[in-house]
Amino acid sequence: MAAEGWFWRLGWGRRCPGRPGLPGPGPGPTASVLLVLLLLLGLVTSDITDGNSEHLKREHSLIKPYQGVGSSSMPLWDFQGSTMLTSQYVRLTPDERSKEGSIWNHQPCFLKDWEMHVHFKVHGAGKKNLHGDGIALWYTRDRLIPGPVFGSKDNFHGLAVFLDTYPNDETTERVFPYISVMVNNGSLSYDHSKDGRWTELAGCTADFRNRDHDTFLAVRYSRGRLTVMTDLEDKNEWKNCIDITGVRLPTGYYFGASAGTGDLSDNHDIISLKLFQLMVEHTPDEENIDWTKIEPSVNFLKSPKDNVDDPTGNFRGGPLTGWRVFLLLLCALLGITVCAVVGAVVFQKRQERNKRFY
Ligand SMILES: *[C@@H]1O[C@H](CO)[C@@H](O)[C@H](O)[C@H]1NC(C)=O
Ligand SMILES: [Ca+2]
Repeated sequence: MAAEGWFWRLGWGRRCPGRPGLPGPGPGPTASVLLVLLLLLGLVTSDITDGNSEHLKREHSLIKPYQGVGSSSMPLWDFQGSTMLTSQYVRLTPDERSKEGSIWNHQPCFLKDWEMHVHFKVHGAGKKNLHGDGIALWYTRDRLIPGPVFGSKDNFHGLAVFLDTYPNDETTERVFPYISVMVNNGSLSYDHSKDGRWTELAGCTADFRNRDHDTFLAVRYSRGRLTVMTDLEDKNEWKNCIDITGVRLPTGYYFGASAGTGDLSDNHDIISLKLFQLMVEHTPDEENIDWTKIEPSVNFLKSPKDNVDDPTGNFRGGPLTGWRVFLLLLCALLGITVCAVVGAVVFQKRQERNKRFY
């Protein structure tokens, strides 16, 4: 916990303790400018960290050495289907056709605000677009029920994060692998042939398959805000994938992970799942309601059906992030400067013309 805890206090930006402090020479003029810029950026991006401290919850985490390796007793996690346990990873499916497997936390989670870090690996012999289908991460009412949604049941209650490696919808312009989220109250069905397009809330393209280095994903849920970040480039840095608000999830659901293969296959491995409690204050009104009775739902201004295809996968961007605000300000400044210059030139030209006439 100690090591985990302290680097997490550094916040979203970094996954591991990098070199602390600012590199480079003393505060020369460039350094000062940089510092001011960094401070400005810091102010803009400060909402990402929220200043919370995080705490690892062992009872909802899966960490090496896995307990009860090689036996069927894995007290904190139950597994099902093709799932196989080794000392180094939990393999949900091997690189073989028509497999499905899952692992499910034994205890329901009663934390209101949490963050799950997933260390995973998707790899196989299949060449580009000849591999599938992917992993799903779950926070759901039911557990251990096999089904068609990446090895788990459809019409689920709760949250799903799909790490989809295969474009079943041949007409899509999206680049795969593709990560998306879905919230369901049991009424919605995941359309596998459309890669869940009609029920998806948000998503991004993420190149996580057959990487030589470790790949990570983080899911944060706090105060109705759902954030998904990836660390796939071996840089120990989280990259924003999904950031949406208005998501309502109850407490008392189960964490799980599942994977499935069909005609195409891959090894789908989970190396660790770490659940952190986020220390967030809630209003007395919020505290007084029974959180286990909340119906999973999302308040959207737009219906997910309005999703427009965007090859970058960045449609429905979340709230403005630091860089975007910064770029917007820069553009505005440039715009104003250009207007001023053009205005001045036009004004001068007019003056000259007036001089000529009189
Ligand atoms: C479940 O969700 C659907 C649409 O997403 C909605 O029409 C329905 O009212 C919801 N049911 C409950 C019980 O909240
Ligand atoms: Ca798919």
